[in-house]
Amino acid sequence: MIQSDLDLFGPQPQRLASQTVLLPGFAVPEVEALLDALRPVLRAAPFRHMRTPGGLHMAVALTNCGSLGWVSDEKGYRYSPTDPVSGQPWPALPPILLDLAGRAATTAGFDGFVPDACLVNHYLPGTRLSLHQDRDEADFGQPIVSISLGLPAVFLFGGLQRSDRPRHIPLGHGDVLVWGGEDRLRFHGVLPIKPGVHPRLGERRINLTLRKAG
Ligand code: MD6
Ligand code: FE
Repeated sequence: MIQSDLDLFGPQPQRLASQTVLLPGFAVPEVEALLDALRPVLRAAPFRHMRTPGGLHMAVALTNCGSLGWVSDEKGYRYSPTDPVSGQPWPALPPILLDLAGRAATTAGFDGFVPDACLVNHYLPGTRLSLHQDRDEADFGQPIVSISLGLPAVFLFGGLQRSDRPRHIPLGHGDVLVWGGEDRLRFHGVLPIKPGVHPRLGERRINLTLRKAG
């Protein structure tokens, strides 16, 4: 029997811009191992709502693993080797995350990516992330690998000016987005997460962004 919809190779990488590649489902085979690796990270460094320099609390809850973690407080945004809640170093980057990020980067054309920071973002239905640039890292020549888990999201993929109209990119469970080079400083954000229940993660979206921050 010939199955006309049989896709032997799974969804193929999609180039969204010259140095931005979406790898649909790239992390799916690794999801259980990823969640196993995240559990001890979240025990040692639970999700928290950090304060913005303006004094508000972020809608997204976050934590980190790796030798550096992204933090925000009244003094601004930066990378810190310690968790401000515990005073301890962030939990180590799980080897599976390091490996997955390296393979995703290579697949997208960025060889030799060795991240030292993984920001873990937690969204509930209704949570959004406003347009921003990632510019707290030391070397913008390094790419970013972003892994989406749980509820689907609409990623806003903008240009180099805040006023550039962003494209709407659907991101689902297990999708991996890799970007760098001339796309590294594009404005981006996440639309409010639609209500829903993901079969594995329930009423949440988790996004992992791996970076070489130091
Ligand atoms: C998110 N992601 O997808 C938020 N930043 O939840 C980001 O802010 C992000 O996915 C830089 C590179 C990739 C990203
Ligand atoms: Fe970002």
